[in-house]
Amino acid sequence: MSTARRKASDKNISIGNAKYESISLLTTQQGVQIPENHNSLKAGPRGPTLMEDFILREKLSHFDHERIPERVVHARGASAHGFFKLYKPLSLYTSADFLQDPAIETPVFVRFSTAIGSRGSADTVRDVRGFAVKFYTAQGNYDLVGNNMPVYFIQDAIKFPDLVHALKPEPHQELPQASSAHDTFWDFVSLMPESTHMLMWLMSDRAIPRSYRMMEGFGVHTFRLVNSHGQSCCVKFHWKPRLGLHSMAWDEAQKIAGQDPDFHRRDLWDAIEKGHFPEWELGVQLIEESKEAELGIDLLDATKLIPEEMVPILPIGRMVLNRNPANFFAESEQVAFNPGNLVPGIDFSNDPLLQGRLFSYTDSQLSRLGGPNAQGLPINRPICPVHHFQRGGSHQYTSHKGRVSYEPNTLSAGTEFRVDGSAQGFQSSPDAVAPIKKRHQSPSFDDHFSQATLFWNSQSQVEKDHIVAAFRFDLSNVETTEIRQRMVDNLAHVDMKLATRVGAQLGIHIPDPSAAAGRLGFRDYKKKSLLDEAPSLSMVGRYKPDIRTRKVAVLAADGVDLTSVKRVILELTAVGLTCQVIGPHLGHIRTASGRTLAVDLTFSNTSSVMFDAVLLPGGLGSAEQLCGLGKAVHFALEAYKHGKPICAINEGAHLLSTLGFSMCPQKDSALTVPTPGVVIVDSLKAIDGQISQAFIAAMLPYRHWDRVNLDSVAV
Ligand code: HDE
Repeated sequence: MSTARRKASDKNISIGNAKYESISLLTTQQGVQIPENHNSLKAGPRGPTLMEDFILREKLSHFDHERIPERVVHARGASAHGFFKLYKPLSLYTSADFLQDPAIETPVFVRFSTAIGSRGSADTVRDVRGFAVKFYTAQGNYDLVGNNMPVYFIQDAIKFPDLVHALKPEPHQELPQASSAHDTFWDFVSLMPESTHMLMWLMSDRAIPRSYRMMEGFGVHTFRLVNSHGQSCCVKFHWKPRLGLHSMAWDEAQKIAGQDPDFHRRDLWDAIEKGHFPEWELGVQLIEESKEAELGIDLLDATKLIPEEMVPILPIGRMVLNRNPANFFAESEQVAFNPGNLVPGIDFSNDPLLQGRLFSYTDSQLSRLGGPNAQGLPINRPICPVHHFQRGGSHQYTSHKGRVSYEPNTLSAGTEFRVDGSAQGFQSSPDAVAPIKKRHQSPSFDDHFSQATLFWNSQSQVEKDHIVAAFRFDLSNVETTEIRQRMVDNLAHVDMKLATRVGAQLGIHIPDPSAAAGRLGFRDYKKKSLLDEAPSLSMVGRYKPDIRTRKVAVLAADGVDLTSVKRVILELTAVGLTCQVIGPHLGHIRTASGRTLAVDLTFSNTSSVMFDAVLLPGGLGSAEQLCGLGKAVHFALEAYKHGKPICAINEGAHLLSTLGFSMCPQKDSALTVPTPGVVIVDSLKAIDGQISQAFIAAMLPYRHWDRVNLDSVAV
């Protein structure tokens, strides 16, 4: 097409008198139209290819450089846009603009992540999850870069590279990917008793969340809120998910890692696309600086938390994620969080872990994003005006006007940026600093076990069983016996029963707490905890059940009785559940009444681990076919074993008989609950709405670990 014709046919962009339609044209980066995109420029039809083919060279060269270094940690993640809205003004505590006016919606961008794995690793591995929130406030960007666990492995930033090196794949063979179950990690942490509390969290079900939408978030460190009078108080930040706090079964998480490594990323994306916007409540624990001593917990020690039972959480606002990124690379990959991005009214504490982070993020991003101007990328740019005299640098996005690049100046209103006295701008909270310079640590950091014990004591029996199983899994994969022994000896300082149970399968000696005495970093000191138990540390029973967005598998084959199940599906959908029909093949199955039912997925491309609950409709033909289909039987067995709610209507219960013990409906009764979370229904006796209500009731606790014969049911 000649330039003239190209101009004539184009509509969207005007330059001077000419109009261009950008979408219909394929161009180079310079805007030169490409005649066709399938053949390079050759001398003759069979080559050679010519160096002068600038179109080919540009395309390949861009491709060659389209990867950037992945994040050193938290490389694997997914993000979403949304907003934060305050409940009530917080002016008593902070001058931060976005915490003053409940009418304002502050835009946010949130990135969730795993910490250890590379960019392509699976979502569902056992790991701490990143929970990083960027608030685009009228006073600049504020980043709350937290995790889904309230404590951390180490107390001082200088240990971070060692921790991460120990945790990452071992350098000689680059194994294992995204897993803590190997020698170097347990070698390091067993020599670092301060990590014991975090290890308890890491071995708990918190490390295998069901969804990013169903996990808590924590700022971890103590920060400070500062009001307009300059008065400050200590603060800990907490995110509470509206959908409650849920986890996977370990067996499930491992299977999903193979079947759908993008499980969490997909789950977040799908929920937002469907309009099921994830929501969290932001809460704060406020501690007057003068009251810190009364707590008996050093607020600067990131291996400690303040139990809600000691300082309640004040809910201050809610965050809703309602928009998926338009482009993963431009947004999720190029976003640069930094705990040093603060706004007036919020300040750091002297937590030595936090202090190190203040250096590390900018430094890390210099190489990851290729220079000092990454704040200018659209996803990182503040929404408020920016004025400074920083110039140049790789990838400068702004063409700064004028001759002045310094301050003060007289050539360009050089004093206009000065703020008046101490009333405006970011004011660091004044703080007394101890005058002795020394490489040391406060003795108040020495207690390494009391909160690990508090955490253990606060877990339900099932949670304790899962923690023991997780330690056993990880430590069984440790080849060096001495490391296994050392770790279990450390656990003896947390709880002797825990250590004994973990050690029982590890081929080691009986745990010996005294073995650790004198070891580097080990201090035989355990503070008496002010609490024996803190129920808030358990995942059980803390949230009002909310079953919305959970997924129900409806297992069906030819001969399914649609009449009894159709209404149940409609009722479940009406309360926000997603039902999908799983059949022996794609397309349609024939129902008992001769109609057809569309199949969403088959036993070949999905399995029970992708669902939260299972519905087994009636119909003799369907039930008999499913009982003879190994994958359908396995589906039901696996869901049973993972404690999932199961509802069987009429003959649908036949599939349950494959579990190997009696699951018969009771005569004369519409509903039978043979074991927790399993509901068998006689649809002829059930009154309207009764089936879905019974099924929903079974879904409320999410899992039923207390059901009979759980272990003897083979999967
Ligand atoms: Fe990070 N951390 N971190 N971290 N961190 C990074 O920043 C670092 C720590 C956390 O989605 C890096 O841009 C040090 C605690 C999240 O982009 C890096 C120390 C907590 C994310 C870095 C810590 C976190 C990161 C990697 C010990 C919870 C992902 C690339 C002093 C409160 C943010 C980058 C995202 C990412 C350093 C410890 C959370 C290397 C030195 C504690 C959620 O700069």
